[in-house]
Amino acid sequence: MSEELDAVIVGAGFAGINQLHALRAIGLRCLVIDQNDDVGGTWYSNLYPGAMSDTESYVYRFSWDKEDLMQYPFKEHYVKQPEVLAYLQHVVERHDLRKHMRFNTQMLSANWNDSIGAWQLTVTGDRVLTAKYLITGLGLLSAVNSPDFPGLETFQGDVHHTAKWPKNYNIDGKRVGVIGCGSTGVQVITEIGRKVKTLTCFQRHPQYSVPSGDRKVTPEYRQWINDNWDAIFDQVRNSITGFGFKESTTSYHDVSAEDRERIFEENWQKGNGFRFMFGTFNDITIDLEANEGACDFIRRKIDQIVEDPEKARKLKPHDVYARRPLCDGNASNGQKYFEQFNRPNVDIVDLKETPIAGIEPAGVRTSDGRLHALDLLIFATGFDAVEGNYTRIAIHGRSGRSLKDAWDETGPTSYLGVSMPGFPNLFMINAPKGAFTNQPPAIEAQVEFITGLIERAEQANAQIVEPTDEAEREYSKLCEDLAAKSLFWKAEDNWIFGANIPGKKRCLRFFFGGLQMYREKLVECRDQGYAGFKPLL
Ligand code: NA7
Repeated sequence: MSEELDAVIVGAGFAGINQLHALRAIGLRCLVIDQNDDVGGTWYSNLYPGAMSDTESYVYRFSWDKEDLMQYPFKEHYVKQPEVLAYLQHVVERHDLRKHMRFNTQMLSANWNDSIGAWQLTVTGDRVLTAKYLITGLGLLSAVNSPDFPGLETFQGDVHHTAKWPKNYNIDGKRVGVIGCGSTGVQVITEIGRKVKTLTCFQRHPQYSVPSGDRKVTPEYRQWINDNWDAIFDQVRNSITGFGFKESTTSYHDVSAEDRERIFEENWQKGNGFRFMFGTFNDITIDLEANEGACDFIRRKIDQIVEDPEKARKLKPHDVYARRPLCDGNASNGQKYFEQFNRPNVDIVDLKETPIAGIEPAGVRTSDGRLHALDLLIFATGFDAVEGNYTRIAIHGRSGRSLKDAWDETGPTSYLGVSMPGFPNLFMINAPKGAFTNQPPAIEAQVEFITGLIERAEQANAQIVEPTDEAEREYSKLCEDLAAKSLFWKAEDNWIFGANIPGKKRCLRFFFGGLQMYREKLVECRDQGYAGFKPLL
C-alpha cells in the first residue's frame, strides 16, 4: 500500500516533534513515523534507574511556546526521564500533533526517486510512503553499543542495556554488575547503590564526574525564571554550550593559585559538568595546564570523598579531562556518585588491571580468576553515536548511492549539520557535524533553518533542494579547523570521534564552534539566499 505526503519525518523525539510542529505551521501534509509505540525517542526507551537530563530543567525544553513555558511545572533543577517523557507527550497533546504520527512503524529503507522528485520509504508492514521531503530525527545517541563478551549467552541472570530497559523492572535486592562508567553508568550506579544487594562496577576508563547540584525548585526560583525567560533564552542562543549558565571568559593563567582553587570550588558547589568545564576558565578544553588544574581538583575531591584508598585509586582518572563532561546526583534522594563507593555493598573493578576474561552462568570472571556472582548484568556501554542510526538503514540518494557508502569515503559529514550532497530533499536533524551543545536549542536552530529552506523551495515551486560538494567540503574544513585545538582529541576511546566502536572511523563528528557560532552559520546561509545549496529548480 502506498501513501503520498509532502514530508515524512522519522522519529518522534525532541527533533521530530519540533519539526512536525514547524512544518504544520507552513501547511505541509506531514507524517511522523516512529518504531516505538509512543512519542519520546531517546526518552521513551532510556528507562534505566537514575536516567535524567544533565541540563537544567528550564533549558531542556522548547523555547517557542512561551505561554506553556511560563506554566509548565518542573519540581527539581534537573528533569528525570519520566518528566521529560511527560513533557514531550504534553507538547504533542497541546499542539494536537498526535493525529500526524504513526507508531510501531520503522523506516526500513529510503530511496530517492529522481524521476518523480521524491523519497520512497518502505516501512513496517510492507507499506510505502512517498514524500517530497524526508526529515530524520533519528537521535544522536540511540543506536546501542552492546559488546559481545565471550560466554554472554551462558549467563543465567538478566542482561539489560540501559537504552533498552524494560518497563517496571525491579532491581531491589539483586546482585548487580554494571559494565560502563560513562554518563549513563554514573547515573545508574548513583541511583541503585542503596537499593541492590551488591553492586560491582566494571570500569575501563575512570571519569571526571562533578556533582549536578540538583535540588528542589523553590517558588522564588521559578518566579525568577518566569520573569527572565527572554533574557535566559537569548543568553542560551548566544552561548557556547546552550546550558543556561555564563561561560567563563577568564584564562586559568590569568588568576592566582588561590583564585583558581576558589573558582573550581564555587563551580563544584554550584554543580553541573558542563559548568565545571566551561564556567570555570575559558581554556580548560584547549590548554593542557589549565586542563590538568581541573583534573587535579577533581582527583583531590575523589580522595576526600572515597574512604577506601584502594577504591579511590581505581576511581581517579589520569587521562585528560576532555570527554563529554559528566555530573551526578539527584535531588530526590541526595545521592552522589563517588559517595556510593563508601557503601560496603558497592565495589569497583578496574578493567585495565583485570579485564573481563569471560561471562559464565553465574556471573563475570575477570582475568585475576575472580568470579563476580550476579543476578543482573547492566550494559551501560553507550552508543554507536551520531551516524550509527543512519548507516544501519539503507538510505539511498541520487544514483542509488547509500549514505553509508558516501560516509565510508569522506567520514561522516554534512553541510551545516543537516544535509548531504547527493541526497536531495533529505534533512537530517543532528547529522554528523551538528553542534556539540545542549540538544533542545541546537535542534530548534536546525528545525528553524530546515523549515525556512523548505518554505522557500515551496514558494519557488522548486523540486530539488541539495547542497553542493564544495559547500560540504568548506563546512567540513571549518569544523576541522574549529576542533583542531581541542583537547577532546586526546581523550582515549572517545565516542565523540567514533573511537568507542571497533572498526568505526576515528574522525570528527561535531561542530565545536559553539551554539552561537553554529546559529550564525545557519543565519548567514539563509541571508545569502541559502548559499551552498544548488539553485532551487
Ligand atoms: P558512553 O559515554 O559511551 O560510556 C560507555 C561506557 O561503557 C564507558 O565507560 C566505556 O568505557 C564502557 N564500555 C564500552 N564498551 C566496553 C567494553 N567492551 N568493556 C568495558 N567497558 C566498555 O555512553 P553513555 O551511555 O554513558 O553516554 C553516552 C551519551 O548518552 C552521554 O554523553 C549522554 O549525552 C547520553 P570506556 O570509557 O570506553 O573505556
